[in-house]
Amino acid sequence: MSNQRRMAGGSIPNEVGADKRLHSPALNPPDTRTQQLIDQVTTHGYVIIHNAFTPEAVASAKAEVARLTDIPEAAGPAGKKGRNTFEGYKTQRLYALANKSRVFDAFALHEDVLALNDHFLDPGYLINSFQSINILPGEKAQTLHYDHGYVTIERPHRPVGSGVMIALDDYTANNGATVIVPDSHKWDSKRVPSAEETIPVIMPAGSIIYFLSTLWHGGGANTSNASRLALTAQYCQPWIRPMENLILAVDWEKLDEIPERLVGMLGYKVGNPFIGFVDGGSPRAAVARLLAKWTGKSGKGKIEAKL
Ligand SMILES: O=C(O)CCC(=O)C(=O)O
Repeated sequence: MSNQRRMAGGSIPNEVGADKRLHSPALNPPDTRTQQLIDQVTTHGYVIIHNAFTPEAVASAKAEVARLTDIPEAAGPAGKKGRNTFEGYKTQRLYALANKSRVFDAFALHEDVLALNDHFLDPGYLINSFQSINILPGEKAQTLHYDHGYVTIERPHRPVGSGVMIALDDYTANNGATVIVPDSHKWDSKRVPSAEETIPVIMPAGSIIYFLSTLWHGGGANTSNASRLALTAQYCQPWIRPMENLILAVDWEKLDEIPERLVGMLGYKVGNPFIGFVDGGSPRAAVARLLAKWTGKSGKGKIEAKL
């Protein structure tokens, strides 16, 4: 152990996890197929996995999205249409899918995706977001972005996350298929793509595009007369969260007694632009709703009742 890593009293770096600072490959070397997927992602920032889900699985997910969209409490605030250009005024989003139905679970757990995550992320990675995105006819192209754009670490850097778009409708050149900028995961922080640098991801329903959270992409314009439904699961490194889970450690009914500034720092203030939201809304409003549901007493939900 070098002097730098040795600290008085023993092997502190190991105890505090400093030895995990650099990516450690999965214990078992990947099989040939997984290695090919890894190589493609390493080089281009993404890989397409065709026909990853059966037509039956796709049909049941589509039916479930349609069912939930028609129930206002399940659909949530962006379930019928987005509230800003990023969500998309002609786009329907169901957030927090893991809370709404068991039909979607398997879509966040595809074995190729987990194998890729095992390579690119540290053990214990988390779901960062799990939602459905239905781009309706007439929607404009979404602003190009990368999913960890809010992580203010100079690019390029090792992945802090990954994501999948799972097509529930065929992705075509004009129905709002996700557009990507190949190789852009390697760009530095200053470089921003133009629309000309994008390509649409054309793939049949049931297919997945897996990409690193540093790859530039966006929802495409839908100039067709049909909607384009997809699920998206995003994953992040296990260390993108506070060490103490204070949202659960501090009893919710005590929140109104605690200084607002501190409540915000416990995780109830949504970070710019939308870090830490709950089903498309504020965590404080969610707590007030859950307290009312379980105890009949409602918290005030005074901080950021709206996003
Ligand atoms: O719907 C899509 O194709 C992409 C959406 C997206 O990238 C996002 O909303 O972050």
